[in-house]
Amino acid sequence: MAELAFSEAEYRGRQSEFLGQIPSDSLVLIPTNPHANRSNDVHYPFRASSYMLYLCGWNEPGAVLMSHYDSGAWTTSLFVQPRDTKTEIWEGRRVGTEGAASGWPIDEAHSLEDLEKTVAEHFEACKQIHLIPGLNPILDEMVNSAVNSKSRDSNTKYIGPTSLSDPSSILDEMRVRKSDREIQLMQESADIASAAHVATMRAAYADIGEWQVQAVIERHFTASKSRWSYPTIVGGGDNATILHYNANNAVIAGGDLVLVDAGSEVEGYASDITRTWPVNGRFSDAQREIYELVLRAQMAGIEACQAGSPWSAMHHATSNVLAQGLIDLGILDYSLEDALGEDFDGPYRNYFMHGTGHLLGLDVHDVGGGRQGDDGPGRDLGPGMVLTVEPGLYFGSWRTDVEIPERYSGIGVRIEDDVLITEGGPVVLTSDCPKTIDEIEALIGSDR
Ligand SMILES: [Mn+2]
Repeated sequence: MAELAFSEAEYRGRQSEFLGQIPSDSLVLIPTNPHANRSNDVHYPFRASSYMLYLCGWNEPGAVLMSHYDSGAWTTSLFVQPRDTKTEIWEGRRVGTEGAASGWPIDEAHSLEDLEKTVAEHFEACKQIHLIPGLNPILDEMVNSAVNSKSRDSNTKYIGPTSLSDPSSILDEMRVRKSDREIQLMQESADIASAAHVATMRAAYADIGEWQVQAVIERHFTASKSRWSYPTIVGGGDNATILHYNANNAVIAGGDLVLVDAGSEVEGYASDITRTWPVNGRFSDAQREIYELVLRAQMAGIEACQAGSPWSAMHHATSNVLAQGLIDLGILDYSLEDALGEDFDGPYRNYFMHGTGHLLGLDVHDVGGGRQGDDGPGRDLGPGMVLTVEPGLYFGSWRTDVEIPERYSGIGVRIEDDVLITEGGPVVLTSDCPKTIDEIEALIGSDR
């Protein structure tokens, strides 16, 4: 076996758990992501599809995983870019079909040059096609025309596929609960991201550029042989009140807070951390009031991460603390009941506009569930699930939709950790990243 992130047994176990839920008259086709174009002949760095990584760890562009059932057993084949010295001189070395056959957890390896011919042959022997659509246009086209064409054979001899479905929901369900090895990789990713956030605090000073904070984060990711799992957000002052801000091009004035939302990726597994702190090393009284409130809400949210609890428990826990705190600070003039609203949609949502968290894994907003705060019941929490807990409060001075209290104008605070659900209670994977005011104030600027 090649050096893959998981043992052959773990990949094989995933394949059989997945295929065990697919009817045996099916052909399964799982393409990887396309290699996205950036400009002219330059591509973005390639990132394999999470399903491909999950099922066999294959990390080169263009590949298709195919499973078919024959003589009482499933056979899983991988179609890969063939060896080609002239192309490899320019684009890099390829594993090739022989390498794939001997080093990856599959039964057969084929060249992508044979994809269409081989898939077409397998159409005849199957009734159903399970394809993850939208990734490989050639496969999408082939499968659609095979299922839709009313050929003589399909009408008279009942040969060929008659239905098409997307198997990703089966895989999504499996990906929700992480194995020991997955948790180990997520802990590594969390450790890298924690250290990166600490490095930004150490390197900070008044009037530092948002891009310079970003550089400290991403320098640490690269130096750790990692990369970001989503574009780094660095928002100083009012920019912290824009939830998906990523221009990262403003100077952060001494006296302002900076919100840094950044996570790394290890073997495809994401971490996702947010910290908010004053670049000059001292929280003002107003900043401290908001920060302590968000921190109390976040701790309550983490405490609510208990196996067996409903999905909404964390969101309700953070919402209760935030709403009561907004009343206590005089920002909301309501009873707690009215501030929360009938369905956690009351006026406290003017300042806390997003969900409390999301599942985390091979995708940073991982499959298998919505955000807390979305409509619908969601799933109960169970051991092996990893999710974020990330309440925030935002008082953008630029907002015209609500009244922004003068004292807190321009303050945005979010605190986000990654939490593993266990039978023994929540385990914070990102606990190496400091978040109390005393810890943070002691760190800021300490490298200078
Ligand atoms: Mn997040």
